[in-house]
Amino acid sequence: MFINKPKHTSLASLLRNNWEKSEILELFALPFNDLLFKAQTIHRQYFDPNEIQLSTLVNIKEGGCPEDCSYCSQSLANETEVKAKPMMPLEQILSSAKAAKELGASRFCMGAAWRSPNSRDFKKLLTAIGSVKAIGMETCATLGMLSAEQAGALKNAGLDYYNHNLDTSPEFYPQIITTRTYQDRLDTLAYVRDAGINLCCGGIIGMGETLMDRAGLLQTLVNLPRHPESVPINMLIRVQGTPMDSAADSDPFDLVRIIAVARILMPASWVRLSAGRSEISDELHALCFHAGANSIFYGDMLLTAENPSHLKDQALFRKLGLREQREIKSEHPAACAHH
Ligand code: SAM
Ligand code: DTB
Ligand code: SF4
Repeated sequence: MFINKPKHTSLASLLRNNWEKSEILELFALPFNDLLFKAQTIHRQYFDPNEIQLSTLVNIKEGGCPEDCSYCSQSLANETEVKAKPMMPLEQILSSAKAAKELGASRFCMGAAWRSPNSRDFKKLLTAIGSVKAIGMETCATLGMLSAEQAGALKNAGLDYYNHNLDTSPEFYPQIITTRTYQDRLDTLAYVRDAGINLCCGGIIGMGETLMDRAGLLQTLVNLPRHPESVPINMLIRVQGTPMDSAADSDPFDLVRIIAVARILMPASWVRLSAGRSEISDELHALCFHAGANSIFYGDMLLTAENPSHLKDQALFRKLGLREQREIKSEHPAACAHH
């Protein structure tokens, strides 16, 4: 059921890849009610507004990461409670996927604290992807930087989505991470796209970035050759022992605003209300969904941090009349619209 679907405009004509920073800033500056109305109206042209996509994360390789991302519990550069562990055995990956499916998740996302995958673990991972697909779930992985060959191998193994975040604007990026560049990130995104894998790419708010940085992140995402099919918006989780452990609180309306602007810019993409949900109320969840978020990480844990329990989320879905997106779409609306 797609409410308010325009009868004479093609949906594709509403997708643009030439957004100016000033236009994006104008959206951010709209009065709150106007912004939400615009976002909700656009949302209804592409999606069932009462349907929510559920992805479950599993950390298949925890800790010991050589990158120095200053928000991350898993970086060797940060003195946190997370310790390096070997890669999770295949059977455990598969049993976690089955449990996630049982609870209603449609996508299983395997995360690894790697700069890039090594060849031994990568082979194991390719097998894991095949096994997870075989139980009827969409597969996603987030493994750090990839070569074009690795992206091709992931596609052949059956990978549906690759998550690789840009996190913030190109200007602010060097203050957050010094062990890789924005261009490194863009290169991996291009390899993933070229391999024919759907892109999951978003960022974080609450790291001390300005409004200009948030607009810069969204501008980079929307002006990629194709919009990422999935756009995770994370709220910084302040992990003890990271340089960001005492960052200032985010204004809850900033979260709603960035979701609404992401929805307007990338109308056919799944916008995911991601890290930080444990700290926000049911009412703020509802506002984020109204602003166009239609996907969440579902399951009691993210990678190393807690997430609301599946029971709490199910209770919220009942209160809001939200349904889980059950049907796995072989062709994504963003993909169709770009043709
Ligand atoms: N190592 C891979 C990489 O960096 O692409 C995959 C895992 S990494 C943990 C995935 C994403 O999680 C990061 O890009 C970042 O956007 C998000 N993230 C990590 N720690 C976070 C935190 N403390 N708060 C919010 N988001 C976080
Ligand atoms: C994304 O954008 N957020 C997820 C996923 N992609 C891999 C990770 C959130 C991590 C939160 C902190 C933690 O669990 O350590
Ligand atoms: Fe490593 Fe990813 Fe954490 Fe950065 S965000 S330190 S790359 S696990």
